[in-house]
Amino acid sequence: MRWRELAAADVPAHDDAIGAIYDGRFDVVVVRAAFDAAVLGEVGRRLDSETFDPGWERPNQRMPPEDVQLLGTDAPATPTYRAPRGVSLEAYLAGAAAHDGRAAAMFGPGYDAVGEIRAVLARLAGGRPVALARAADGRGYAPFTIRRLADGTQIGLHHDNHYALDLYRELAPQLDTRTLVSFVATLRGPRAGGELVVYGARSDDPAVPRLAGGFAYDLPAVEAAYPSARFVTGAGDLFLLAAGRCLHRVERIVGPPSRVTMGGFLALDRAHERVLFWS
Ligand SMILES: O=C(O)CCC(=O)C(=O)O
Repeated sequence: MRWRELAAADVPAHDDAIGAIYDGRFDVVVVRAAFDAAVLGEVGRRLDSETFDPGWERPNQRMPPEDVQLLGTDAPATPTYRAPRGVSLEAYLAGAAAHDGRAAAMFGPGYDAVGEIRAVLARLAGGRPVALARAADGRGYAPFTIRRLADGTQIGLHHDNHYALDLYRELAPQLDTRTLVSFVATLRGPRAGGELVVYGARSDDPAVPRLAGGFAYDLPAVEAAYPSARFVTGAGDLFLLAAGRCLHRVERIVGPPSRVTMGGFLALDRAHERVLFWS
C-alpha cells in the first residue's frame, strides 16, 4: 500500500499522479482542497436532506447496508444489487443520456462541475488532455455521479476491475486496462465513519479470502492478512485510487450528516496520450 498526500496548492506543474498510479508507485493519491470547499460543502448540505429528494437512484435498495443514493445515472458502470453483472452497454448509454446534466445541475448555473472536474484531473495527468469517454456513435458516457451514504450505510469490500462487463465493450479496447482509477471528491463528511479503507490485497490475487460460495470477500480474514490504510476526506478534498487493482471499501457511516461525494472512473488510453473519464 503506497500513497501520497498533498495540498492542491503544492501540486507541481504537469504532475503525473495518474501515471504514477498506473506504474504502481502509488495506490492512492489524496489532494487536499482540490475543489472549492465552500461550493462543494454547500451542495452537500443541500443534498443531505430527508425532505428534499433531487431524484436519487437507489440501485442497492434491496441490500439496506449498501443502499447508496446516486445522481447522474440509473445505470452506473459497476455491478449493483439491481444489476449484479452490470447493465448492457445500451442500457448504460441510455441511463447516461436520460440523466445527463442532473448531477451537474445541483451546483447551479454559476459552477461548471464537469469542467472543474476535468481541470482538476488535468493537473494530475502529466500534461495529457482529459476527455469524457464517448461511444463510437458520439454519445457521452456519464461524466460523474453524486453519491450519498446515509447513517448506517457503507460500500462493502470490492474492487472495480470491471472491464469484462458488457458496458465496457467499446471502451475497454481503447484503454490501458492494467488498472482503472477512481476519482472521488468529498462534498460532505459524516459525523463518524465514511473513511476510504484501502488494502494491500490485489484484485488479481486468487488467495484473497472469500466467504463460502466464493462471491463475497471475507472482511475479517482480509483485515488479518493484509495491510490497510484509512483516508478521511473533507469538503473539497479529492482522492485518486487504483480501484481496479486494490481491494477497498467505505466504512459504515455514523450520521447525521450523511457522506456525500462526487466521482467516477478514469484510465489512460492505450497510447498513454489521453486520460478518459466516465462514471
Ligand atoms: O467514496 C466513494 O464515493 C466511492 C468509493 C469507491 O468505492 C470507489 O471509488 O471505487
